[in-house]
Amino acid sequence: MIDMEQGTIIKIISNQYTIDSCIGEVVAIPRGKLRKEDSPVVGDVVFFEKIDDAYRIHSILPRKNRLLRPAISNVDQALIVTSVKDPDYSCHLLNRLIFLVSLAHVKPVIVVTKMDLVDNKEEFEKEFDSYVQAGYEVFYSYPGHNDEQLKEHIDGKISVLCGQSGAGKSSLLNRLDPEFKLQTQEISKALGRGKHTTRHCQLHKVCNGWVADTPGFSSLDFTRLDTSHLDSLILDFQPFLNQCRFKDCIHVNEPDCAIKEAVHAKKINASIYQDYKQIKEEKK
Ligand SMILES: Nc1nc2c(ncn2[C@@H]2O[C@H](COP(=O)(O)OP(=O)(O)O)[C@@H](O)[C@H]2O)c(=O)[nH]1
Ligand SMILES: [Mg+2]
Ligand SMILES: [Zn+2]
Repeated sequence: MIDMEQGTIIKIISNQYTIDSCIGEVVAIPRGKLRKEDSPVVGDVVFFEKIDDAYRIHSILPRKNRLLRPAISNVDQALIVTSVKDPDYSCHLLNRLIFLVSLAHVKPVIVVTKMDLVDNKEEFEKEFDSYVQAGYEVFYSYPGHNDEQLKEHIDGKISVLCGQSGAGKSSLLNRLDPEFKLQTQEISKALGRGKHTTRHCQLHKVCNGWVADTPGFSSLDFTRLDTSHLDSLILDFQPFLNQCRFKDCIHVNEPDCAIKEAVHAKKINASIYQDYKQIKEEKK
């Protein structure tokens, strides 16, 4: 395509789309056809062109995935921010967030905060090691902790944050990149307090990657989700899939179930199975 530039949409306010590209940040509007058929969302990689001094978004490249709330595409990972204290750690909340993120075809990454506030660190490390053993990535972060590995993990990716209010999401971003605080302060000033929760969605440059400022996965409601393939998305289950007696085993009440046997043999994190089973029972 002649004279087309490529970039990533990093901010949408009303009908103004800010694109990060190799010619810098430009503000564009989508051409009419796009507006009607498939509005661009934050995270979209787009082709755009300059027509009479104005930038127009011509087309959207195929999306890797697409979240609805917040509306973001091409999300590489969800940072599940989990505090061990204030608020207290809940494995069930963590497990449900892992399931929700996985069902959206986004990679879950566990970020444990506030380890500086507890005395029983070894107990928590043992708990989170069981997630590492299953194949989940776990990072620790708190004031004074060396966060270089987590920073590298954010570099070049699009991340969304999730986790309970008070878990330390904002603090984490401020700690990882002091630039983030400046950006959010400017936005609050420009928009007035509280307004940027509604019609505004934005990716922030943090550690050379992009992070959404609107926390995702706030609803833990599975009732309207298709969970039929949840078993294949749970990393703990993966070594034992397709070994049950019944091909369509859902691993709840069936006999000769390889997943249930692995739970009994303590080869699967018991709480992960418990939450999986509960979701399956809620569905009935
Ligand atoms: N000691 C300690 N306090 C933390 C840590 N992370 C966050 N906090 C505090 O926890 C409170 C809530 O943090 P905040 O980032 O606002 O949580 P958010 O609601 O998830 O954005 C604030 O008072 C933070 O200073 C941590 O790792 N250690
Ligand atoms: Mg916050
Ligand atoms: Zn089974």
